[in-house]
Amino acid sequence: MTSHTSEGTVPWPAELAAEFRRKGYWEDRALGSYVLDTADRLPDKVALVEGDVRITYSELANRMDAAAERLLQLGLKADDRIMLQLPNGWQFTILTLACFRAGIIPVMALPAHRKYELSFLTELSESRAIAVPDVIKDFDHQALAEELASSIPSLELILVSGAANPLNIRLEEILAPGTDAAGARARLDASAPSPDAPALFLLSGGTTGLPKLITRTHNDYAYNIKATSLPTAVTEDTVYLGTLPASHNFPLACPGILGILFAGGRVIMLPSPEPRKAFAAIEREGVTLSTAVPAVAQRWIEHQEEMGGNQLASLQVIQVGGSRLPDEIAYKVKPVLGATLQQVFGMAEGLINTTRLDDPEDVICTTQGRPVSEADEIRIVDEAGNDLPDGTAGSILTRGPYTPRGYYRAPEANARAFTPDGWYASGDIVERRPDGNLIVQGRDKDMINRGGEKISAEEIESLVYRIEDVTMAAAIAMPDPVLGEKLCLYITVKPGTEVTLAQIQDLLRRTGVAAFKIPEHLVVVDELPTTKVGKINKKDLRADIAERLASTSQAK
Ligand code: OOB
Repeated sequence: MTSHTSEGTVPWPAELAAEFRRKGYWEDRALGSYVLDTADRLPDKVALVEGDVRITYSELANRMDAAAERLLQLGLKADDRIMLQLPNGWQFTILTLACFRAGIIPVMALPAHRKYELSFLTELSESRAIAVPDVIKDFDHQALAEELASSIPSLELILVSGAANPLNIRLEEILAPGTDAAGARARLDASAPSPDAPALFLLSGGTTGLPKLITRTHNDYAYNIKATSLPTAVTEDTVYLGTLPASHNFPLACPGILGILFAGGRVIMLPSPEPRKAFAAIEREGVTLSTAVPAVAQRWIEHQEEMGGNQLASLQVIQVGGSRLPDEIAYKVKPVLGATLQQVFGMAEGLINTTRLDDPEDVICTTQGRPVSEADEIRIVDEAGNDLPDGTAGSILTRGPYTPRGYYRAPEANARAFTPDGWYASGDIVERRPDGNLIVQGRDKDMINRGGEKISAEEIESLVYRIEDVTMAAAIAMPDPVLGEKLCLYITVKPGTEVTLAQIQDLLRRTGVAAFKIPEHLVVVDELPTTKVGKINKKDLRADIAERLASTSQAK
């Protein structure tokens, strides 16, 4: 088979690709085909549940294929991109699968994204279509999509879930069952996308500047899903509750929604992890597996401690990741929630580490696990790039069959984040124990991890510099008891001027920045500390904010 090289993406070296095939990591199948297998095996089993909507595997397969053909009839073709900004619901899942079948590449935007992020991502991906809900929590997503389409030439089609305006396309009509399931399947099989072609674009957590697109191929993503399904013991009997935004790699494919659908389990989708609704769904559906960020796990623990009761009786495993789970909270998971904790240290760029379900308690509660695949390579290095012995913390580098070799159309970012021989530097500071388990000690990337949502400091700083009176700006992480971290901004201003937090928040809101990225705390100082080479010393700023917070909490 010839290796597919899509413009703007960085392929794995041919020899390695051949090895991944030989070893069976890459199966040379398009992602949509796995769901068809399940549908053949378990046609009448319920695959997908959202509220009162219950969709069986045969209906899922039928709708997926019918939708894929309707997307093609709209004029979209393989390798075209579609911006996907939908809340957790059946529409998200079927549209994603339909894109996989047709070879159309979904760009996995978050429901929280606004004009600033969506316009940037639409332009970078040259998306021809966008799929949005009508209105959520008073925000008119349809109006924003129309605004984007009027200014971005590539964007021709607007698909709307719910009440679509007359000129837009009703998503529910695209996703309706078809009348010729066998015909659609044969036609789509005949034009199936190359397994080495991009299947989807995930968004990077924002190491520097604007978000980057991560190309995940059918081959690599299918393996990501299979490799993460093993340590989580996914079977046909798995009932999965997905409450985190489904466009994140973790709930989508680690093993997530796709892993459960590949295995023939049942997926329950909820748009929010709010404990009362989540617990009711767990009880009603007999949920066995769910995924949380630490802030959500903590909320669930507090809710259970407050309410007591037996609603979580069916829950066997809860995966927690996205940011560092404090050991104290980890130790509470099993006693309070009654489920086995699985820590997950992963990234949209590839590498996934997990604790194993039968690991000893200290491994489960104090480490972030080890790679899911024997083919994942890891190095822990010092600043000069020298390998460090186990037990010494350093920067983690990784390569493997589901860790791509570069971002999409981003040679400069690639030069920084990837070594010439293809190692990805995630910017995490990690210690490897002699038993192979990793402990995330911190990071050396300029990012704020707000309850699992990543914010690039540079991106926010560059926006704050639009305020004329701001002379210097530094976005840093400040500790938060609930979210782990929040964004705190340090600035200096022109003499005699004043800049307030409200003013900055207002500017960012008007710019259309996602709410989770808006600074929550402002410190105005006369001067920012600098390092020997003249860069802003963020380490000092982090120490400074910690001290300020400690003294205000003491004063209370
Ligand atoms: C997941 O993916 P991203 O791409 O949103 O963020 C990746 C970054 C990592 O580089 C690390 O800085 C942080 O998030 N992170 C953790 C962590 N899991 C992720 N830091 C400490 N402890 C953990 N357990 O966040 C992601 C993707 C797939 C599965 C799980 C998480």
